[in-house]
Amino acid sequence: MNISDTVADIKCMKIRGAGKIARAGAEALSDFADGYEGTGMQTFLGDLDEAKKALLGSRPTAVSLWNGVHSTLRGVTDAKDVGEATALIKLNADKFITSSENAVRVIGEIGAKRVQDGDTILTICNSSAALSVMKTAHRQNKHISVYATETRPWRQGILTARELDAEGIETTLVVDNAVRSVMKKVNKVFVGADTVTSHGSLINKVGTSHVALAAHEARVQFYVCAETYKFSPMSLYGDMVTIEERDPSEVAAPGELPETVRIYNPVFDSTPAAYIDAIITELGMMGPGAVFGVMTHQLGYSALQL
Ligand code: RUB
Repeated sequence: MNISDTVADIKCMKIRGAGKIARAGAEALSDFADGYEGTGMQTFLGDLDEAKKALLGSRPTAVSLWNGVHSTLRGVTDAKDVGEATALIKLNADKFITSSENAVRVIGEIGAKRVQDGDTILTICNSSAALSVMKTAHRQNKHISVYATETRPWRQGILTARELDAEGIETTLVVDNAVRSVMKKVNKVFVGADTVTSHGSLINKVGTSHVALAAHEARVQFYVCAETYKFSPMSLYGDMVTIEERDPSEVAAPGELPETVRIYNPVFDSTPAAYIDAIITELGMMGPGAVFGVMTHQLGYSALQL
């Protein structure tokens, strides 16, 4: 798909979820390079930079998009001509897409080991990585039932409930305000991630931090399912994660409220490391305190790259 259509689809949430937007960004850059008609390397790099900026501007919170785009463009400025740069971009994009899909599968395998027959699980929003755990456990013939939170205002919980039901998993949709009430019946929480910071906090769909608090209070295990391309190199430098605010019309229809009433619509929130039992990644399960080490030792990120 071309850059502007991809950007538009990400902005309007036709393409959504941190993993999917990252793969869409990689694919759009690959298609852009593939269809490029010019031959001048400088012009190509300039156009590529515009494309990159447009993609990165489409949604600000999930670092997966940043990582997907940067993985795809790795080494491009060293290419000798447009042909070589294009081949590299296509190869990088394919590698990123394949490894990110594989990561979701591996997270499912690892996470499913923490699921026991008879477990009742709660999840929020619609996360491919968290769903991979539930689907894998179900395919291993573990009988599980899942509470999916509605996830206002976009109601991604409807997608989750449909997806779980299609797998044959016993599913109950609850409104977001029912989380604390149902937590008594839940053994485990699995959620996805838009970003994980170097100090182990989680940025995910708004309401995730309430779920974590309720789980903590009820002594229910709270697991984050996060591919390592959700780890934020910028957080090593001390950068704060930008929490996306979306249009007020997503919360209340135009005209529904007096004009004097303001609407604040943040769509992600931050869950401190203290409420996270483990982060399940494709590299294995780890405590939130291990994220810094994985970022610096295994992923090769360094604050010195500033
Ligand atoms: C989606 C959301 C998901 C994460 C992880 O928010 O918060 O939990 O993106 O998803 P939105 P995945 O609907 O606003 O994009 O595991 O699929 O990457």
